[in-house]
Amino acid sequence: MIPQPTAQQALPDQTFTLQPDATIGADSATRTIADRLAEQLRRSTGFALPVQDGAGTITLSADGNQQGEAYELRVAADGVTITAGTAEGVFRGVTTLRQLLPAKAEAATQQDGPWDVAGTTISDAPRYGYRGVMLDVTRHFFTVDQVKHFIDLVSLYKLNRLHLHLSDDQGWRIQVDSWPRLTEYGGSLQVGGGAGGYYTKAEYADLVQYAAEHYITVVPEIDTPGHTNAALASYAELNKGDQAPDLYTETEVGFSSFAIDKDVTYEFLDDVFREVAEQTPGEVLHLGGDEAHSTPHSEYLDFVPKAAELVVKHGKRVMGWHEIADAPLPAGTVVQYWGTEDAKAQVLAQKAVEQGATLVLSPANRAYLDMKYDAETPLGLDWAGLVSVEQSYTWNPATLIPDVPAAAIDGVEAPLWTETLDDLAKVEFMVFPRLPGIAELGWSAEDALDWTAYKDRLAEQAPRWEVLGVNFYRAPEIDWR
Ligand code: TNX
Repeated sequence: MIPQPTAQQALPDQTFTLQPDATIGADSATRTIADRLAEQLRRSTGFALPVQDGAGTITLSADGNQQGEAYELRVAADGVTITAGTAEGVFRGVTTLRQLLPAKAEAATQQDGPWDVAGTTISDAPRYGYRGVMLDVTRHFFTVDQVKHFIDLVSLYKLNRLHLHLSDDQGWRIQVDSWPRLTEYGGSLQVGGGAGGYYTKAEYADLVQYAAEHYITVVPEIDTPGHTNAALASYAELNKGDQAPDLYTETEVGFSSFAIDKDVTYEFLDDVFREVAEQTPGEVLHLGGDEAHSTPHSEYLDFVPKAAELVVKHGKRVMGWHEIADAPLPAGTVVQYWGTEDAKAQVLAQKAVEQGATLVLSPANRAYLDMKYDAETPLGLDWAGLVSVEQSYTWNPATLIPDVPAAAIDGVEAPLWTETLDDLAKVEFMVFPRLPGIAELGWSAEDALDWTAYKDRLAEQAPRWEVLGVNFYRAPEIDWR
C-alpha cells in the first residue's frame, strides 16, 4: 500500500469477499463518494452494488469523531467500514480500500472474482496538510479531459493539491474576460509551434469541481513578473517601451518581464487575480516569482509586495516560488522551495520562515518529475541532475533545509514541467513511478519511511497501473511483479 498508513493490524481468519448481493451504505455526507466507488466496482465486478442509506456490506460514514483527513478502516468477514470525521477522511479511506482490493477491481470491464480482501484494521492520518502535484499546462497544453485523467491517477495516492501552472512565456491558458487577447492570441501556440489552447471559464470551473470531488484543491498559478512572454505578446502596453514581442515557442527561461514601473501592470494584475480568485475555492493563489532574470533585482523587490497585496485584496493567501522571500511578504504566505542543495535557495527559505511564511518543499533534485531518471531517459531535462526513483524518495521534508523548524513545513509538492512532454502517455512516464513516493513523504509518518520496504510496496502497484493503462517507467531499481 502507498502511502503506508499510520497503523495497521491484521485480523486473522477474517477475509472479506465481495459478493454479488453486496450493498454500499452511506450517509448524506458520503453519498457521492459511495456512488463513485460503486460505479467503479460495478464496472469491474459486474455486481449491482446498490447504494443505500445507513449500513451496507461496505459502509461509509462521516461521524465527526475524527478531524480532517484522518480515517479508520475495518475489513472483516462480515463487511467493511470506513469512518472519519469528514467526507474528505472517508474519501482517503476509500483510496486505501481500493488498494486492498485485487488490482483488477480498477478495470473498466467485467472481470472474474474472487474479490477478496484480507481482514485488517487501519487507523490513518497524514503527516502534512499540503501534498501536491503541479502540472505545467503552458509549455504543452492539456485538455480538461486529460487533466481529469491526471486527477484520477494522482488522487489514488492521497494527494490533496493540484497546482496548475497556467501562464508562462509559451502560453496563457485561462480565460480572463477583461483581457481577452491573453487566451485568444497568447494561448494560441505551445512549445514546438503547434496549436496551444486554454480553459474557458466554464471548462476551468468543471476542472475545479472535478478536483474537489476527488478532495483535491486546485492552486492556480499566474507566473509574474518573469515567464510572461505570452501576456507581453498579447498586450503591448505591458512592455517596457510599449513594443509587443512575438509569441514564443522554444524553451529558454528568464528573458521576459512585466514593466515594473507602469501602473497598467498592476491594473492588469488586479483584473487577472480578481478573475482567477473568483474561480478559486481554495485559499491560495500562486503568483510565481521564479527566474525573473530580466527584471532588475531592485525592481523585483518593489514588484513582489505590490503583486502580493493584489492577491490578498482578492481574498487569497499568496503562494510563490522561493525567490519571493527576498521581498517582504504578507501574513499567511506560502513559499515553494525548488532549490537543490544550494545555499542561496536555502537562505531564501530561511528568510521566508523568519518572515512568518510557511514552506512547501519541491527540491528540484528530488521532487521534480520532469528530471530524467537516468542518462538514457528519452524525455525530460537534467539541469537539477538525474532523479532516480530512490533519489526521489530518500529525503526527509523535516530536515531538508537546515535551521527551519518542523512547524514551518506545510508539506511537499512534485512539479511536472512539460517542455518535453506533449501528450498524456509521456506525462505518465515521468510521473509514475516517482509521484507515489513523494505522496508517501507527504502522508506517512517519518518512522515509516524506508526505501527497502517501500521498493517492494511500489512493485505491487505495477499490476494496478497495467489495469489502468498507465504508461509507467519500469525503473530497473525496482523488482517489478
Ligand atoms: C525551472 S523551477 C523553472 C521552469 C522550468 C523548469 C524546468 C521553476 C520555478 N522554474 O520554468 O520549466 O525549470 O525544469
